[in-house]
Amino acid sequence: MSIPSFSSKTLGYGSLAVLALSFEFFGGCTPTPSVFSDDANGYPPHASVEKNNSRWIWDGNIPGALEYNLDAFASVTSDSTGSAYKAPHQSSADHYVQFNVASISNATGPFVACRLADRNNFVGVRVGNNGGDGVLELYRRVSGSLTSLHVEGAGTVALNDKVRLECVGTNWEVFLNGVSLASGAIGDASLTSPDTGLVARVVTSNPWIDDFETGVVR
Ligand SMILES: [Ca+2]
Repeated sequence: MSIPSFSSKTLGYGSLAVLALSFEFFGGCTPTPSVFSDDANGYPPHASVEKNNSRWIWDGNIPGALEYNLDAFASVTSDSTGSAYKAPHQSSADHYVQFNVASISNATGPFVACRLADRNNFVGVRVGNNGGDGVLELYRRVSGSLTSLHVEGAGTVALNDKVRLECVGTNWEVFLNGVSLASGAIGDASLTSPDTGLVARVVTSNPWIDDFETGVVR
């Protein structure tokens, strides 16, 4: 049995448009994935993220600021402003970011970020050493200025723990291994970006994090 073929000549463009709409209505088109993840595995040593994975959207500020190394992510710039790497667009400002902790002893600095408009505007979580190992810190950054939103002290976070930050409406909530640690108000109405991602900055942390994931909070 032969399969009928259609062309614009036999159907006309109006018919094709109807066909396309029907196809989409019945789920024939693949929607944009609601979850994006990157396990950072399988790259050469010190592979810059922007040159090795086109799914990340780099801001062009500092080449090689974020690397794949040792099957994890490494932040490798001393610049305090830093460079942003956005995950694919999340389509909603109500979203989460999560990651596994790959170091608790590097100085805190680089951020895993929600509401990531750009490297100077986001809500970000970071872990590492700040007066002790295993500190967790939450900040908002607006026009480059960092404001502390929350701190969990030394010993809070252990190697390979899973940290998650959710931003929903005007609030944030941070989780450790699936358990809520704290929540509060973002406190700045300008932070409404539907983008998420990573901001490498201020210190070298190698490795830094692993198994990044982001998606919409439903
Ligand atoms: Ca990995």
